[in-house]
Amino acid sequence: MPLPTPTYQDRIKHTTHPLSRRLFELMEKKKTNLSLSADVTKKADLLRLADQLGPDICVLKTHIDIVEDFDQDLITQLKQLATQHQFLIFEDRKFADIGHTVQMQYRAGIYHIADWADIVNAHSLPGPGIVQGLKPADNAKPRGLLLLAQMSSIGNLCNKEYTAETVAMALEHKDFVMGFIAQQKLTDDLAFITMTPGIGIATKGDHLGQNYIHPTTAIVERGCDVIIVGRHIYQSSDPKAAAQECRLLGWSAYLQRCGL
Ligand code: 5BU
Repeated sequence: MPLPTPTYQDRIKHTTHPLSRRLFELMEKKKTNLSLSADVTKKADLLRLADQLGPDICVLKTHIDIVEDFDQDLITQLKQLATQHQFLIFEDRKFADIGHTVQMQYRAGIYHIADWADIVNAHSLPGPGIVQGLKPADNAKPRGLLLLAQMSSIGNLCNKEYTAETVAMALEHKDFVMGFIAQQKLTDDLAFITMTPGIGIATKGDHLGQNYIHPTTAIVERGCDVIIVGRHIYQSSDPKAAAQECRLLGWSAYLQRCGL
C-alpha cells in the first residue's frame, strides 16, 4: 500500500504561483478535482454548461476556436460565471510555435486569450522560447501555463525523454508554469499540478485514437490531480448527473490517495 500523499491544502505552501494557490484552495473548498472540457460549438450551450455545472468543477476547459457564434459577450458572461461559481478558465489552445508568434496568438487576433483565460497550455516542442513568449510582461492579471508533457492519444510521440525535458523546462519557469497536461504525476515537486485528459468511465476510447483511463486509475494509481472530462459529461442525456458522478469518483479517489 503506498504512503498517503499530501492534500491539495498542504500543497498551497509549496507554491508561490497565485493561480496554483487559488486552484488548490478552491478544490478543497468546493470538494472537486473535476475539470469540464466544454467542447461545444454554440455560445448558448457553452454558457449553459458553465452555469449548470459550474458548482461541480474547479476548472472550465474551453476550445474557444470551435465556437461558431463567438462574440465578446460570451467572454463577459463566462467570466461572470467563473466568479459566481468559483472556477478557473483554461483555454486548451496548445500553442506550438516560436515565442514571437505565440505571443501574438495569445494576446491578439479575434480571441485575445490573454485577457480572459486564467490558464493556457503549450507544447514544449519549440523549446523554452515558447514559455518566454507567453509569459506576461507584468503581474497585472495572474496567468498560468501548463506544459504538454504527455498526451492521451494512441501513438503520440511524447516519449520518456521528451516528457523529462518538458519537466526540466517547467522547473526553469516556476513563476509561470503551474504544471503539466500529462497521464501521470511526473515529479515529486508538490508545486506542480497534473491535469489529465482522456478520462472515461465506461468507455476505453473513441474511433479517432482517444484513449481513456478511469478517474480512480488517474488519481490513485497515477497521482494525477485534476481529471478533465468532456464527452462523457456534455454528450450525456443528463450532463449535471454525469458531472456529479465524475466529481464523486474524482474526489473519493483523491481522499483514498490521501488516506482520508
Ligand atoms: P473527451 O471528450 O473527454 O475525450 O475530451 C478530451 C478533451 O481533452 C478534448 O478537449 C481534447 O482536446 C483534450 N485533450 C485530450 O483529450 N488528450 C490530450 O492528450 C490533450 C488534450 Br493534451
